[in-house]
Amino acid sequence: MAGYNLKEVMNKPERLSPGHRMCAGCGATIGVRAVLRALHEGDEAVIGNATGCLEVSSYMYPYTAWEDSYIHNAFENAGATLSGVETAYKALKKRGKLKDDTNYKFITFGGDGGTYDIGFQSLSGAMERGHDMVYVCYDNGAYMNTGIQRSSATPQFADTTTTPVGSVSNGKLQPRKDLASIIAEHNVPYVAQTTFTRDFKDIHVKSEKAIYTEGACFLNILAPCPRGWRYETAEIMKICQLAIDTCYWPLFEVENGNWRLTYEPKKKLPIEDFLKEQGRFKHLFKPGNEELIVQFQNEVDRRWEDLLYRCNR
Ligand SMILES: Cc1ncc(C[n+]2csc(CCOP(=O)(O)OP(=O)(O)O)c2C)c(N)n1
Ligand code: SF4
Ligand SMILES: [Mg+2]
Repeated sequence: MAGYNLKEVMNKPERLSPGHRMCAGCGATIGVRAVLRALHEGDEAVIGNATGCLEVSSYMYPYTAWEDSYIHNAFENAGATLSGVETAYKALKKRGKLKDDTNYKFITFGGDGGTYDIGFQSLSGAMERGHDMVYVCYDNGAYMNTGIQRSSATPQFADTTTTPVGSVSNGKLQPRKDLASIIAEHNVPYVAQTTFTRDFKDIHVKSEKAIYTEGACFLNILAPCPRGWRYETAEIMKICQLAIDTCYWPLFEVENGNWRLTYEPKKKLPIEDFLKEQGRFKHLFKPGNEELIVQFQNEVDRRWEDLLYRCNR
C-alpha cells in the first residue's frame, strides 16, 4: 500500500479499549485491534463475536471493551448473525428508514474452534450467499477458553488436553485443516491469510481490503496464545516471524480467484525453528522422535509447493 505509515496507523483511536481481561500478549486482541485500525475515520462497525476467549474476556454485561456496536452470539452462528444484520441494514437503507448516512461495516470475529469446527456451516453459508461482511478468524490452534482442547486448526503433534502427549500418544494425530483455501473455493471476492509482521503492514493492508471490498470476505489470522502454545509472552513477534519464515503459515491473498503470495522468505527455515520455541512441541525433540519432525516438515513442504503452484510460481 502506498503511503503506509506505521506510526500513523498505531496512533489511531483504539476501538477495543484497554481493561479487558485477555491474557497479556494474547494474539487475539492484537489481531482485533489491528483489523479495526483499518476502518476509515467516520465509519462505524457492527461486530459479531462467537463464544471464545475474546468474547468471554472483552464483554461481561454490563461492561464492554468494544467501542463499536457488538453482538455476542453462540458458537454455531457467528456467520449467520452478521449476515442477518447486514441484510436488515440494507433493507432499512433501501426503504429510507435510517436516520443518518453513517457508513456501517459488518465484521465478525471467531476463534478457530468457533470457525473451523462448530460455526463452519454458518460461515460457509454467509460466504456463499455473498453478504457484504468480513469474517475474521483468530486462529490460536485450540479451544483455549475451555482449557486447550484440540480443534481442526491444531497442528499435528501438538500437545493439548484432549491429545495429551504420553507413553501412548505423540499429540494430535492429524495435520491442521487449511481453512483459508476452503473459503477461497467459495468464490468470494477476497480471502487472505496473515499474522503480525514487524511493521504490521501485511495485516493492515489485508484488513482494509477485506473491509472495503464489496461482498463476503475472509481473513485468517495466526494469533499465538502464550498459554496454550507455552512460550514466553514477550516472544510473540519472534514466533510469528518463524511461522512465516518456515512456511508453516504462509502469507497470501486470493482476490477474485487470483492467488498471490504476499511474503516469500529469502531463506525457508526448517520447521524445527518454529517448533522448538513452543512447549506444546517439546516431545518432538526427544531422542527417537526425529521421524515426527520429518513428517511435519514434509507436510509443510507439500502445502507450500501447492500454494506456489496456485500462485503460478
Ligand atoms: C455449543 C457450545 N459448545 C461448547 C461451548 C464451550 N466453549 C466456550 S468457549 C470454548 C472454546 C472456544 O474456542 P475457540 O473458538 O478456538 O476460541 P478461543 O477460546 O481459543 O479464543 C468452548 C468450547 C459453548 N460455549 N458452546
Ligand atoms: S488463553 Fe490464550 S487465547 Fe485465551 S486470553 Fe489467554 S493468551 Fe489469549
Ligand atoms: Mg482457539
